Amino acid sequence: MTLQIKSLEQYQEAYKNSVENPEGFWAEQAETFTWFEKWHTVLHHDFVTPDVRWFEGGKLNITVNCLDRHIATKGDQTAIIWEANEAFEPSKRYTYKQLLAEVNKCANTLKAQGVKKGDRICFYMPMIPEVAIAMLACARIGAIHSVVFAGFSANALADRIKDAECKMVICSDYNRRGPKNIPVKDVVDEAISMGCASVEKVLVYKTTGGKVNWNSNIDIWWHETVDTMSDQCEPEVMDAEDMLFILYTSGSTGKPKGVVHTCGGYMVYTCYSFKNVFQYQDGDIYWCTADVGWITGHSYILYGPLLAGATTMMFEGVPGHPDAGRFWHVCEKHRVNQFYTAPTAIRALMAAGWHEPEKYDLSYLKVIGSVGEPINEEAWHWYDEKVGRGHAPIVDTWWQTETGGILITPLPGITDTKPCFASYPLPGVQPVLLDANGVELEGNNVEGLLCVKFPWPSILRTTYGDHERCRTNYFAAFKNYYFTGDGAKRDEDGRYRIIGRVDDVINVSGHRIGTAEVEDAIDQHSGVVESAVVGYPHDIKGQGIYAYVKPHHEVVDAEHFRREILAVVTKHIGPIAKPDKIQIVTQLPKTRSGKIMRRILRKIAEGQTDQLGDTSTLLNPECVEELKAGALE
Ligand code: 7RM
Repeated sequence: MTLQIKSLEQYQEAYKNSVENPEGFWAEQAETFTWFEKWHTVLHHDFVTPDVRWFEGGKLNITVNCLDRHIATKGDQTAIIWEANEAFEPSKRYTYKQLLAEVNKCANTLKAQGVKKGDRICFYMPMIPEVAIAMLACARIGAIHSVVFAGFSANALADRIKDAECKMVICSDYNRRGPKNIPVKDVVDEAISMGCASVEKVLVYKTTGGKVNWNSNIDIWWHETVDTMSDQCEPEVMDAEDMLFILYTSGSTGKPKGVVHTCGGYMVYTCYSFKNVFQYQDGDIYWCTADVGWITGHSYILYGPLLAGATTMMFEGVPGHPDAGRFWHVCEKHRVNQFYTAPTAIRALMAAGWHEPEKYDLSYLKVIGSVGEPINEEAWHWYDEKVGRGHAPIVDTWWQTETGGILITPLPGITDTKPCFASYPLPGVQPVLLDANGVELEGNNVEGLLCVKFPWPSILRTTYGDHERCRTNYFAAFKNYYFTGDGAKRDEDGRYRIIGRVDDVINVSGHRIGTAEVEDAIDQHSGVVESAVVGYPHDIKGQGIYAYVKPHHEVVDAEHFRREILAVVTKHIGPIAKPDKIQIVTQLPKTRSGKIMRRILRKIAEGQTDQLGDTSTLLNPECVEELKAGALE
């Protein structure tokens, strides 16, 4: 089994070893898994092309390591506990044996529908066990899953289906989220009608059983097929560098890109990081509240925990339903030992009831985690005191869709914690801070651009269908470094504090949203000439979206116009990208080369109108007064 660090000395030794002899270090980890054939080369890498390959020549199937491998010792242990949207509904449990059987049945369905190794399958699913079953079923037969968060619009879904040329879509009829019941099959139908020619079949899981439109040429009910299949399915033999999944994420330019992860390295790293960051022990109950539509759900609800033979909980609902005590009620009910959530949820719950957690027995908690965005000091202390209560340290875990797993984090009970600091790199991770010229900042008490100078096993391999985009986005800014897009500080003891994105990406409630994407959506409104979108500090969401919109003609009914802008963004991306503030302007500040001067717009959105700096170089400096006067509180 994967090695687990138990003391500060062991961490320091593992870290040193991983830097001096990375290949030996990761080979030792990889040895603990089941391979059909061993690798011939531990690592090949070049950060210029980029071309990174781990465990080449190795043959494996990740589901054998998630499931089959545990059957002998843990067949009857719970693999997944599912907690429904409604608190009064009974939870569901799957043992490792049952989960393997369900995965095989679903895998056989996919095969019967003509799905083959390498085919892409799009998911648009609620948080139900079937999403895990179907993702693993893809991995079982070598199909590539591309999960799309079910809050995205039909347009956004269609873009992703087309980009990956998905052969099948797996969805549910409805999606219960708190008090809402969203007809997701309708969204899938609408997306497919937008020219998704690659889609041959839609596999539909019945949740609430409401009305759906049915096209018997392509639609298949899950219960009419999966339930009739054999529960035996031979795992496909995969090369370590075969694709495991695609996950779309926003960048600073253009449409979201499909981040590609491969089988071998992702398996080794997610298991290793899971066991160490959460110090998982046999018998523990682990709960990550993320949605599988995000990387956190992939790596730390599904793959990491199952690879480690853990009991992982899936929650269908939302934090505030039926009330702000739901998370703590679920922790108490299932005696959760490790709890992992996002700062935005922490802030929302803190605002909804400062003393709420006190009503619940949280004594089983041993570790509490945070992920997705910087956690502010107040939220950190509240989480520490009201939830951690001196027996569960906070792990503030920094990582990205592209990194596949957690890279910088405290180790609970092993390294100390400091408010707002993600602290130290895990073994195998070599972060550096660069100045704007790409020079490494030596020593401590420095601030710069966060890069990584050596590959770890779960680094992204490419962006789907466009390797050049992967190169320019992550490897071209600074030669021989992976550039994260984040700024960070290193304190006097070498701990890292992540400050936030330095590019045009806004982090709204832990969701990455590219300003360019929102601008493209707003510009689709026929009354809009152009727009500029920036982030600003928001009490609950971390960052809010501030849009400056220039209309063709003077706007008579501003409220009506704003509602139309919100509608067009909801249509093209989804409600999560709706601007919080829309300022209607007659001009945007432009440089002499015609670029929008975002620095000024950011300062105005942040309410720092006295810190605009030099505006005299603008092509249209006279617009500044209008922008300031119209700034929204
Ligand atoms: C896991 C995930 C990645 C971006 C990243 C950061 C921000 C994530 C933290 C954080 C401060 C953290 N993947 N971020 N974790 N910032 N502290 N602990 O979130 O691809 O969706 O987002 O999120 O800016 O670059 S992601």
